[in-house]
Amino acid sequence: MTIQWFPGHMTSARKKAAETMAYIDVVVEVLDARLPEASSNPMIRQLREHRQRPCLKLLNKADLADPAATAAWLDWYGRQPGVKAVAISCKKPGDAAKVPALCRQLAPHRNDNVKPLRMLIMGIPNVGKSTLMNALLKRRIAAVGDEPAVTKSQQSFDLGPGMTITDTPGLMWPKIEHDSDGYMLAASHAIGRNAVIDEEVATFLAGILLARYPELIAARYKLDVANMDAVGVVEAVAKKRGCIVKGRGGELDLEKAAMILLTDYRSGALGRISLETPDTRAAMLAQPKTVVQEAE
Ligand SMILES: Nc1nc2c(ncn2[C@@H]2O[C@H](COP(=O)(O)OP(=O)(O)OP(=O)(O)O)[C@@H](O)[C@H]2O)c(=O)[nH]1
Ligand SMILES: [Mg+2]
Repeated sequence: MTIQWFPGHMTSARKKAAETMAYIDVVVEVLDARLPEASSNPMIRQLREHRQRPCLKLLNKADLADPAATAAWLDWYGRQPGVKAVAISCKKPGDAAKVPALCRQLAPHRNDNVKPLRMLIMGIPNVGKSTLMNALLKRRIAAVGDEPAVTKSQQSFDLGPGMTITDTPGLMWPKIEHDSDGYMLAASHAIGRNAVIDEEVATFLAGILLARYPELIAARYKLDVANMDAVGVVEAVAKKRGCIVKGRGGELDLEKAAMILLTDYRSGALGRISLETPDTRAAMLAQPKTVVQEAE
């Protein structure tokens, strides 16, 4: 399955972001710490490289991510030229307040009221851009919510003396190259429900959990996961939680079980989970691409 999700408003959001890029100093790219590279939008990189704008990468929602994986990612980003990356949780008081000083280091010449430091918050949907802006402004200016495309238009604010901040709508790119990226984005609710089949996404998630966090599924659902495969996990959750389709002789409601698994991952109820690490990503990229043979 290939997951695509590019609602109409994103074309105008991209155009507006390209215009704004001309008169800002630093791009604050918000990523999901649980899937930092899968949540990096190549279009954002192109836009900022076109204008040669420095970038601070924020691995946000670090409170939900596996701390060991986050440490590995910070080490990995630390070895990339021209990138500054930090892990934060916008929900933790004080974390967001570190951001302006980090941006200042990237644009030291923008340092007074005549030349204020202009920061542009960018990223894919649902990574916490508006939560970051609200935390910086210490006011609930922008609407936030655990679903993609909450913010529909750009908003700029003065942030104390000599600084401005702009929030933008989440931007997706038209073609997600790797299916596993699509699944990770769907599991984390960066792309909308209409684009995905929850059962397939939950099965993908169950596969990662079995491989890397089996003890978390065992603890949450009181399951013996030895010898279980990913589909088996979704079925077992359905049985444990009594998910039955009404009037169909006891048939399991796998869609309902899928939503339980996804909701528990999204809220952190399952524990601290990262969907990718530098090693799993390198292994994924090293795999040969499946070429679909066209019938002659
Ligand atoms: N646990 C946790 N949740 C967070 C964090 N930052 C944001 N969230 C939650 O993530 C969800 C999305 O946050 P938003 O700020 O609306 O995300 P956004 O990037 O502005 O999303 P769009 O406007 O749709 O592009 C909300 O439910 C937030 O409460 C964080 O650091 N930790
Ligand atoms: Mg928003």
